[in-house]
Amino acid sequence: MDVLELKRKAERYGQGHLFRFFDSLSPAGRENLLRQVVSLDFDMVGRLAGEFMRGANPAEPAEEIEEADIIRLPRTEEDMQRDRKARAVGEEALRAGRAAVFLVAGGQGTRLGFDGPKGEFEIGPVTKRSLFRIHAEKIAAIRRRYRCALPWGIMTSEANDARTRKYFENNGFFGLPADSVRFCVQESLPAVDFHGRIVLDAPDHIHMSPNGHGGSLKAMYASGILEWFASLGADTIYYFQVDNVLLRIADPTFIGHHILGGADMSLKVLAKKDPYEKVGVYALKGGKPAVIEYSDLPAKLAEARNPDGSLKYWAGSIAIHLLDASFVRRLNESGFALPYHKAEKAVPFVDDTGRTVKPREKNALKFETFVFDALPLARRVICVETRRWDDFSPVKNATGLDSVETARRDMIELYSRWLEAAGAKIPRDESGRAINPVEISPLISLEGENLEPWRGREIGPMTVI
Ligand code: UD2
Repeated sequence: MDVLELKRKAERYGQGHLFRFFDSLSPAGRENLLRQVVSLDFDMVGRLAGEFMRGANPAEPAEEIEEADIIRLPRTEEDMQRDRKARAVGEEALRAGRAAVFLVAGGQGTRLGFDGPKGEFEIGPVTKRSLFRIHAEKIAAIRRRYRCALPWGIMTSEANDARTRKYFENNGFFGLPADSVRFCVQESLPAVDFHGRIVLDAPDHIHMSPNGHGGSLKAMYASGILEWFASLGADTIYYFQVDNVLLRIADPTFIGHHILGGADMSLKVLAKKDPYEKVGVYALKGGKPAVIEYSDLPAKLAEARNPDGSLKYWAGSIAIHLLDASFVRRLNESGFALPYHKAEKAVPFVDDTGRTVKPREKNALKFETFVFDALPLARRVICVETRRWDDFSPVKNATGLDSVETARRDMIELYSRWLEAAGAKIPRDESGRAINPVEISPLISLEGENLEPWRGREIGPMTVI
């Protein structure tokens, strides 16, 4: 590594400040910094910072959008038949080993106030099962039900990779064969300040952050996970986020619609609670299927209503996708690039004396790609409406909306509904809410089955099934 050459290169790109503490660093510190500088793509960082400072945003405000085709929840007997057929096709695909699952877990639990991979957060309302354990047990149950391999790819980030792997090892992969799980690490990008200068968060360290969940489409390919799926005969990849406690992993009806529709990429949506719920909206943009992130949707579109008062753009994306393996391969082999979105964040930086400062105000830009920006690149997209109460309850915040509290309550409600349907008695308060916390292991019941032994019994506090 020629230090002088690197320094000059950094200076040429207006990033000479990266070396301002270099002479006083220890040999190890110098090596740390140089290792990071060597791997920087100065061209790209300069271009992104320049674009944003000029006010351009690749996610142009969606002035013109139209409603897209969506397979709605079944209302008629015909719809139910349609869904039964899709489920049969999905179950056949599962039995044939055509499904794989891919989890994006590169984020940190910052908003939750949790210091570590979000998947370690203990969310179970009674047992305190972690998010990772809940997902793993669902996968184990599906493997058993359909006698399939259901290989599981997990994307981590530099910040949480080692700890995530260790967590799986320490927990014996939650009963799954260790060779049915593979990890990959997403790429990172440097944060830049509002003048386009890359941020040092220590004299010998550049502040890097994961490149967004869109990075999964590359990481899945570059790490060999896609090839591994293919070697097991899996061509239909169920993509999901770590924070949704209710999601129906590898939902056969969804898989069936995706296969019957011949889709490259599919998504699940639900009716937004209100115009400003923090979920992207599925619609046609420039005639192509797209998810428009909530922060990019102008108020007049978010609030637009049909004559009956319902929201015109009602379809909120809950970040559940199916990807055809050939689509992911094609994207990578044709050198695709997803657009970068910018986020203003409070990022630690070093002051002139070399001390790290943690600002309260936003001081820097981070760049991220979003997986749903692959939708317009797909030849065919299928979108399926789902029910909130059995598919979506994300753990984003410590309290309030989409929080630990709401997720636990939603889990208790779902399990209580299942038990009631099986003939158990659920004590409820005046507002109709189940009073007693109850938790059902995915290994016992995935969608309300196997609960007959509870018929006629009253569910007491802190019941574990
Ligand atoms: C996401 C969607 C939103 C809605 C919502 C549902 C975006 C931009 N918005 O909102 O439309 O569907 O989810 O819950 O996606 N992750 C990585 N690497 C990264 C960044 C994120 O793996 O670099 C993972 C992260 O671990 C988590 C998921 O992606 O599992 C979602 O990230 P988020 O919580 O930041 O997304 P959010 O709440 O902005």
